[in-house]
Amino acid sequence: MDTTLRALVFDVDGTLADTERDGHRVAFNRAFVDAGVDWHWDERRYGELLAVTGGKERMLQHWREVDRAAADAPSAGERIAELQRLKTAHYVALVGAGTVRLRPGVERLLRQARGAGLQLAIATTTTADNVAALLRSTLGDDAPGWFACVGAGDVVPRKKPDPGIYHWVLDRLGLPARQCLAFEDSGNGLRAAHGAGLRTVITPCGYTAGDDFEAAWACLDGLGERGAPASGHVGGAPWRGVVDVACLRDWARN
Ligand code: XBP
Ligand code: MG
Repeated sequence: MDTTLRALVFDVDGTLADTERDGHRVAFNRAFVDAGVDWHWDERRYGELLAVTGGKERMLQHWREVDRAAADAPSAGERIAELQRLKTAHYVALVGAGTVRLRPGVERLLRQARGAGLQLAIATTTTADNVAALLRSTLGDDAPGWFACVGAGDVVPRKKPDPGIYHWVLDRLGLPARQCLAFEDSGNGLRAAHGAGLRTVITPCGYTAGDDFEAAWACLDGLGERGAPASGHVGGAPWRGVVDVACLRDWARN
């Protein structure tokens, strides 16, 4: 069975960058103010709601908890869609202003993987607009073109932990799961990637530190940088080092 590593598939929020607390959460709250909705998500409440992936699904979950009848009304879908449009505009502006930085080691690994001829892909529940804004603001205007495909948001009917987004990405890459590695930060993301058969490197972030990562191939505190190695476990054994293409090739093969 050919397990030659051909592609790296990255989750976005929490994996490429720590975007939730000071990015998405702030954008949601600004959208609520714009829309005259008396919701405000503090850090604790947002942490609870992150169990639901997808901003529209998250807002609907909150609405059901605070006013079930209104949330179940026929017009609720359009109201949620409008809130998501407002929120996405705020998020794109926040990211475009340079408020979000990539996690340590992410840019290094992306550039190294490109140089080594590996394909790059994205599998995320956020919107394509949010992905493009983050890539452009952190890596430059040509960065979206680094990725062979971007699986984002509503391209699949069900979001993570459903594996659909990873199946969608594998189909467009034209690769079997065994020739790819997934990079995720959350239990929902791990269930999605593992459910599609991909070995997964977990780098927990902020809200996801306490998630269940039992099914992960690797669970590390980051990707590491020269002089600042990452540490954690790989294949069940303690590991410390800098995640680079050479070790990823080994992790795909073993
Ligand atoms: C994280 C999510 C997203 C963001 C909000 O995505 O669950 O819903 O929290 O973004 P991932 P949207 O970790 O899969 O990158 O409002 O655009 O959904
Ligand atoms: Mg994530």
